[in-house]
Amino acid sequence: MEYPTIKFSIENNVGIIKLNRPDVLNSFNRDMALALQHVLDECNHNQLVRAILITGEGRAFCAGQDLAEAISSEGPELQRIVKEHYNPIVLKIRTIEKPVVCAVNGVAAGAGANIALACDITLASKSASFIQAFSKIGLIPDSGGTFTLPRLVGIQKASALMMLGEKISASDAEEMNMIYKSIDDDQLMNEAVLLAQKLAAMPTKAIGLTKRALNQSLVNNLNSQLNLEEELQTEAGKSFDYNEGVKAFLEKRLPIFKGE
Ligand code: T3D
Repeated sequence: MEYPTIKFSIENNVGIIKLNRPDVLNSFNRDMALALQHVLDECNHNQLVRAILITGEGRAFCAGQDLAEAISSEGPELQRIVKEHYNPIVLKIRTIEKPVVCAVNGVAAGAGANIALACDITLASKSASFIQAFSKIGLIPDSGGTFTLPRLVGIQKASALMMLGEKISASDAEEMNMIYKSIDDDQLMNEAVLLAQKLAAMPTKAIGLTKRALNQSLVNNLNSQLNLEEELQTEAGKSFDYNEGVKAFLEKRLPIFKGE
């Protein structure tokens, strides 16, 4: 299916998703929010896809909500924007049991910043920046930001970033553990694609179960988490890829994982 606001392709088992409204810095209107949900669903269900890469077209990653649509009397009201656009996007990114890489290729503001932070591994170009822009327009951070950011950087830094709404460089974001890595601009896409392809060739089932365990670790106590590890390890141990990984090790050859 073709979407005017999203570019989507599958290459080497990677679902590559490009936000595509560059004239407005890839800010989200309803069309783009729903299209992103559709392609995430496709990535979830299509067995050819074993890793996902999200990035932006043009000079920005995403400037958050399209503010023209937000105040238009014909646009969706604010509650629907959060409930029908951003909440499902973040839940899909967090619950698809495949790795989601984000390549932040420029400014990531508002919902754009928090969607980037919801991904499993977030890379950013050195010239990219992150802005919790909400306070500047009288809103609270959404798209899971109040859940994710304090867990990444601690409550003090999250409070300052969210209350002040200041622009943070990619290097500072890396320094404070907000993202995995900042990368020279001309290398970002190359490295992001290589990383996603590497993940796509790994044991997808085990990586998906790892993601489930990491999600649960945010709410579980140690006892519950140990029980969950026991359950998920048992499941991983029944996979084709576990058998293949161990056989390949013993036979001193590279494993060929199927993602099953
Ligand atoms: O209803 C709700 O709002 C609920 C949902 C909330 C979720 C949210 O995401 S709230 C936060 C919304 N986002 C923002 O507040 C950020 C707004 N944008 C900016 O502050 C700046 O554009 C940036 C700091 C991101 C980048 O600045 P700069 O100087 O590099 O670019 P620019 O000149 O401001 O923007 C370029 C164009 O994109 C410009 O259009 P023009 O003048 O060329 O025709 C600008 O209007 C447009 N643009 C940028 N961001 C948005 C936008 N248009 C609509 N909505 C935007 N968010």
